[in-house]
Amino acid sequence: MTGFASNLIERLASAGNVAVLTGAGASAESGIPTFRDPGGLWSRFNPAELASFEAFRRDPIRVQSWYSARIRAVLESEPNPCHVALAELEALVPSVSVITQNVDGLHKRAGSSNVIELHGNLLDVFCATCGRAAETLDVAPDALEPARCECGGLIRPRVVWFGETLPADAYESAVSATARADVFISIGTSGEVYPAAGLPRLAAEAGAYVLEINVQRTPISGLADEVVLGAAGIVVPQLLSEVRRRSNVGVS
Ligand code: BJW
Ligand code: ZN
Repeated sequence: MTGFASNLIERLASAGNVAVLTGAGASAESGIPTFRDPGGLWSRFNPAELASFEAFRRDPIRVQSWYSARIRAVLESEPNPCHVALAELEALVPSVSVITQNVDGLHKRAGSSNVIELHGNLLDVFCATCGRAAETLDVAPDALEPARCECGGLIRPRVVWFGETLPADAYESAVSATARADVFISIGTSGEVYPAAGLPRLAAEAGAYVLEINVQRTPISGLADEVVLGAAGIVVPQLLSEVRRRSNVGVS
């Protein structure tokens, strides 16, 4: 017996389309720090000094070395049971779209086949001047020169900084997956960063059953049909096994 409403399990087992929105909390149990939790990235670093184009132009070595360290951490990390359970949900539901704000690529590594990366991917690095792809971004904090392209331009990760627009195709896919979802699941996001934070409301208004999974309540909780408080790496596998059990009962 778990804490999920039987209505939710029923809905998931018979859903045609499920959309999942993930945030940093979904990768926390892979050892990737979140942003806004105590001990998270923004408790130690000022976002204005690191996650904006102005910051990059002002102090490229600082921004590049910060991203280099995060790239190394991602390369050393592994998908956790939340990522794996979401990939396995594809065996039970005809269409599962994983809309992620995370830039670590862990959903794809876990095997999810329809991943929409709203804020880009850390491992994709390119020249901010000519757009050419670069092989790596490996800059030490005490480097004397920033990493540059052959054209002299600065190398940056293909992530979305504050004030930059989201990749249009990704945002459009996210909106359409949200609008057609029978069940929408928000996992491990603070719901503070727009436009991603607007998707749960869009789902609710379009008639989806909205489930939130987080270790604490967020601005999304008030519009959710159901809030399950707990760690994503524990709750999402439990949810999967409930749906699997319900689907098997339905088949026999
Ligand atoms: C667990 C857990 C466990 C922990 N299990 N749970 C409308 C209103 C107000 C402002 C705006 C608006 N529209 C646009 C804006 C401006 C801005 C914005 O939203 N600002 C707000 C912060 C006020 N948005 C933008 O600028 C966006 N662009 C845009 O809108 O373009 C159009 C435009 C252009 C020009 C002018 C105006 C508009 C771009 C946003 C880009 C966000 N970028 C970052 C950095 C990416 C690169 C990098 O990684 O360095 O994206 S910021 C950071 O926040 C990162 C994340 O993807 C994003 C969301 O964070 P997330 O994932 O929710 O993490 P946390 O840490 O906040 O929360 C973790 C949660 O997990 C917590 O709730 C925990 O409880 C939970 N948790 N462990 C389950 N084990
Ligand atoms: Zn270049």
